[in-house]
Amino acid sequence: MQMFQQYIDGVFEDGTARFDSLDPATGKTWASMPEAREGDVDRAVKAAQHALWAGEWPAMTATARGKLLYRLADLVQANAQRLAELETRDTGKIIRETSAQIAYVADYYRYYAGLADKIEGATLAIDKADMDVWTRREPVGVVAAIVPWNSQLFLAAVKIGPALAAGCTLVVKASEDGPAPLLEFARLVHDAGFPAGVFNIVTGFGPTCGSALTRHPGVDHIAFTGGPSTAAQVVRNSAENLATTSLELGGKSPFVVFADADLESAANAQVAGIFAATGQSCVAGSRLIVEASVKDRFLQLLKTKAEAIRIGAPLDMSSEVGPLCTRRQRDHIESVVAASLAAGARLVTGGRNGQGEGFYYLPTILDCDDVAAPSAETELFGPVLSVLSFKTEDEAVGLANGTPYGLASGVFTSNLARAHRMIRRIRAGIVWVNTYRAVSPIAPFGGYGQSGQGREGGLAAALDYTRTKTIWLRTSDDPIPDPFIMR
Ligand code: TXE
Repeated sequence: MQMFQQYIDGVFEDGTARFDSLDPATGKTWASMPEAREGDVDRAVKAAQHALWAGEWPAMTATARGKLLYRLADLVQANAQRLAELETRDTGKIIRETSAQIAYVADYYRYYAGLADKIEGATLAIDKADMDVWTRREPVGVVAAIVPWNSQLFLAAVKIGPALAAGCTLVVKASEDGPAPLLEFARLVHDAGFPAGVFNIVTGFGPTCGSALTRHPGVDHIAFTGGPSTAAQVVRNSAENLATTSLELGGKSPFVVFADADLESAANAQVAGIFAATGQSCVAGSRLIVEASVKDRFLQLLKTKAEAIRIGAPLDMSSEVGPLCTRRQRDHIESVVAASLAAGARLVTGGRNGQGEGFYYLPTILDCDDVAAPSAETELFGPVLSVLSFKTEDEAVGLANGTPYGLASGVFTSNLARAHRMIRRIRAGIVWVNTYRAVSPIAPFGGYGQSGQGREGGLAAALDYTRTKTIWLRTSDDPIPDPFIMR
């Protein structure tokens, strides 16, 4: 059995306790993880606080921080295959996807490495003749970065990269489900040469580890990705330390197909949008909203493609869909699909567990037209597509905006003017037109409404890890006049 360790103040160590990690493809234990409790979290936050104010890190130039990040990026790239295998083993995400995604994670670190010395303050044209006034962008402080099980290296990179570029220090909490790749990533941070305490990583359970971290008085900012109810808990906890928060909470993203679209291309994008990562993606296009006149044709295309998907062992390069990460998640999907069928949804394909002991669930399509199916309303985080149809553009917009979420959306049409109208009218942080599931370190990422607040990716994300200090310098040699008048 493989043993993993946590990393606090530059030292690899066991946690207060340990817990087993299951291989989602077999349901059997394959590794032992360190479980951090309140005491470990406290030491990690204190190490991050110390590193923020004392020693090498605060004295380092932004360019030097950038060089460390470049080194980290190179190490991620050089170790991408090994990290990918660990992620695949621990979460069940297919190796085809993890190896491509982790190689790209290196580019996120490169992007933020380059930004480190481009975070600038401003000189203000102040309305007082004897004052020079300028601002400095200083690190926001100690960052608690909390990630869920899906794409942990990726979801952590969009927090770690900008935070380190801005000069912050971090305590990362890996998900208790599938933490192996992120715990292993700590070795690369160590090898890159970041000073002790700048980056700390623990894993453990929400009530004992996550809660201790988000309430800790030494935490200044919480960057969270996960479910909306946990996010609400995190925000409540932040009332104790008054940390700022950024929240990325997934969605129920609409995938709108007009009759004039290239249906073959749209069907491929829809298959990728809902069945890639076995549907465990915050941007999953889980609500197909298709023009009624092409609905049957489009559903037939999707059914054929869904049934041709190669479901298999995640470490097998030919597998296209693997298991869900946990038995809990598979059971949740099973129950929501059952409730949706009971509510009147029509099963187009799938709708049952895969073979064997692993946590497999077949790619599933549910026609939910004219029924109040829970699968069409709540995020499932699994390979289940709910289908709705429309007759007019207004109806399409109404359906697209018909949930409290607003992370991503897709619009498929060959009508340019219509595409622009839809871009304006859809309430979501991302609109993909005639494409889906494209990401880049250069492009901001984040949601409206229940999908969260704050943006990851892009320059603005690095600025979110800073706060402004305003400096007033009096240039006059004359004595200060009347002390009782505010100048
Ligand atoms: O996520 P949680 P879960 C959605 C998806 C999924 C549902 C629940 O619909 O089915 O949420 O998933 C840590 N204080 N998404 O239960 O609980 C936890 O240990 C601080 C959408 O796995 O939100 C883990 O590290 N932290 C999605 C992280 O929060 C706490 C990703 C996320 O776990 C905590 C995941 C607490 N009190 C789920 N309790 C997306 N958008 O990508 C738990 N945690």
